[in-house]
Amino acid sequence: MIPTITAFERSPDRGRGLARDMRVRWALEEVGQAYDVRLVPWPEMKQPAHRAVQPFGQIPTYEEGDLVLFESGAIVFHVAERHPGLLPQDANARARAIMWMFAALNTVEPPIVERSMAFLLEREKSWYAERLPPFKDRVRVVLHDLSVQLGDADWLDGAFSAGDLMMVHVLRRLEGSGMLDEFPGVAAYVARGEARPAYQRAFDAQRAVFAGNASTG
Ligand SMILES: N[C@@H](CCC(=O)N[C@@H](CS)C(=O)NCC(=O)O)C(=O)O
Repeated sequence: MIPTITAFERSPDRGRGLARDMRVRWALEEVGQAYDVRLVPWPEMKQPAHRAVQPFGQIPTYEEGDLVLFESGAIVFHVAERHPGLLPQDANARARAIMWMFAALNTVEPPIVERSMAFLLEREKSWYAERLPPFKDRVRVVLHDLSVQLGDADWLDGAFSAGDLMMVHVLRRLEGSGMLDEFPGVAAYVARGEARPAYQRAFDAQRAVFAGNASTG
């Protein structure tokens, strides 16, 4: 059965692949699972029909027969569980890959989102110049710790996994901020993720939506 995911009809990132449907697309591309996309217009996001699949009125969602999921982490985990390729066979390595998914979402994403929200919502305010440095410092702490974890390795724990997929996508929100450049090992890690053919296919597919030439289900 071909699953259907939801994505913004008009993404505010203008096709830069920062919206969270990108993680789901990337996971599906990594495992070779075809998918359909239902584009959600902004006025419909908070309407009852969409809230019936996503109680918070957000994207992405995932529908596959009777199964309806929201939360990008839960969706990527589901895809990784159902198909080989994103989680190791060895039970302990598998548990650690899942741990890295949680680390991406619970430890690394919050300070990155806080910084970008401050930029988006407060950059015109008089207090912005004072507010920004502590946000950036909190991001630097996680980038430093990640760079130590990575050392000279290509991926966080052995082979590429759903943990790396989630972490790379979370880190991508820093592109253009200059902060990744302060941690060359982390910047190279993100670039390795983006160089994967599955990532490229996912990126092109979401960009086609913005360019207006996507094929959707
Ligand atoms: N924790 C959720 C966050 C979902 C989320 O924030 N989605 C954004 C797009 S990336 C959205 O729909 N924003 C519109 C809104 O919140 O109104 C997930 O990972 O799926």
